Amino acid sequence: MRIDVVTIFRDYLTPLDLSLVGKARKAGLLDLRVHDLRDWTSDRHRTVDDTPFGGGAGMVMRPDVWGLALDELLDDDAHLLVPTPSGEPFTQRTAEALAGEQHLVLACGRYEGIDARVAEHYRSRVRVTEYSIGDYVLNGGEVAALVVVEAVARLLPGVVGNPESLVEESHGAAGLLEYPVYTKPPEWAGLEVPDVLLSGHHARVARWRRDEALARTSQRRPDLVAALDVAELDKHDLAT
Ligand code: 6GU
Repeated sequence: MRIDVVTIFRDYLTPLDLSLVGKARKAGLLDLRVHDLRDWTSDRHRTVDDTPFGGGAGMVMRPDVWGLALDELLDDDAHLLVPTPSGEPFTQRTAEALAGEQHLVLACGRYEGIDARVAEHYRSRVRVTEYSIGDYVLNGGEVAALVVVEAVARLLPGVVGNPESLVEESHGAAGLLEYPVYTKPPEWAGLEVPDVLLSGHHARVARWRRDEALARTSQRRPDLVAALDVAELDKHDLAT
């Protein structure tokens, strides 16, 4: 997969050299390039923003600079992603869909955002999705781009060593939060690991985990329980 990230703060994306994503890049599983939007400016001050029409606080990113950058980076297979707090929710389902694509281009806005004509213009050429990573406000799209790249990259074939670890995790196929996990020592700070996990009884362990996942999800995320796909849950039940 190819991913291009355009930003005025390339340094914000340096964590993508590390850990799993860094390894995926070195292994050639992910061709990730981070670009400085200012490389497409031509004035002495390398200007990328201006005051908003209609007035108000803050600055808006100019469409002409973004246009030069995106004309160069977008090909017919590309999907343009624009992180914005006013976008549609980015979820594990979004990450799964994006992991099947050829080419993602992430346009990181700063200030009050990017002139709305940019998304409108490119919609006639490629798929464009404006997405939000949650109901809070960040200073720009860079952290949201990190989130998307990491969530997508770990789903690419060969990136996560043991693909089984993708199956049971929170927000996995069952739509539940993950059950609590334990390791050695069996007693710590007066707290014991639940007996069932030491029992060696695989069916009982599986049932306990499913029950814990459901209890946790009901308590912390009643919205997820309401959205549960009953058929999907039953499939997981049969698997245990
Ligand atoms: Cl995608 N961008 C910004 N700037 N703030 C956000 C966000 C994105 N998602 C939640 N807050």
